[in-house]
Amino acid sequence: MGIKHINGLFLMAFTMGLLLSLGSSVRHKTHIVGGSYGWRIPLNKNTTFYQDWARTKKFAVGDKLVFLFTTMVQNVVELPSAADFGVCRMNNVTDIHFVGPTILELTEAGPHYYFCSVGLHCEDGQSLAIVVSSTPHPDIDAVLGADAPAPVEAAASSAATAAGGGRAEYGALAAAGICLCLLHSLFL
Ligand SMILES: [Cu+2]
Repeated sequence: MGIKHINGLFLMAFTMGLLLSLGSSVRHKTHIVGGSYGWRIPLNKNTTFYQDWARTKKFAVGDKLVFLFTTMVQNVVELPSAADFGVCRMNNVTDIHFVGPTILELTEAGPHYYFCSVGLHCEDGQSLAIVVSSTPHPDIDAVLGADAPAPVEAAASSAATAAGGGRAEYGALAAAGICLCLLHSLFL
């Protein structure tokens, strides 16, 4: 009886967590860099490919960038400034991500620079510069879909957050179950 009661409480917490994570993530978008093309040398070494993609998006703090690529074939280098960006130089690097897909949360407003340091990929157009706004996406944009891909991306973000939240809550549920079993075997 006691176990049932506690499980009920956790189920309630789980549901509330799910609702909260859905509600709070509506304003954040998940952007798949390059869309369905992903993160690799642009077709015909088109050096404006990723900038053309970025031009159609609005990036805000809290959004996520998804770099879809095969581990070992591509990577993602983050640069702190524009200084080395145009020349694909690794002099001053913020971070390098080797495992695909790489998902980066945009935590700071301002310009962000990325490129792939494999071979001559960067020289062949695999680089991206974006400007992240500190202003969140308006709710109306996510709900009504002012631009076509927005609701899909917002929904994907919500689903991802919800799934993540769910997993955490489920872990707590499992941990609580183990604790109860231990208590039971010790005292009963
Ligand atoms: Cu590459």
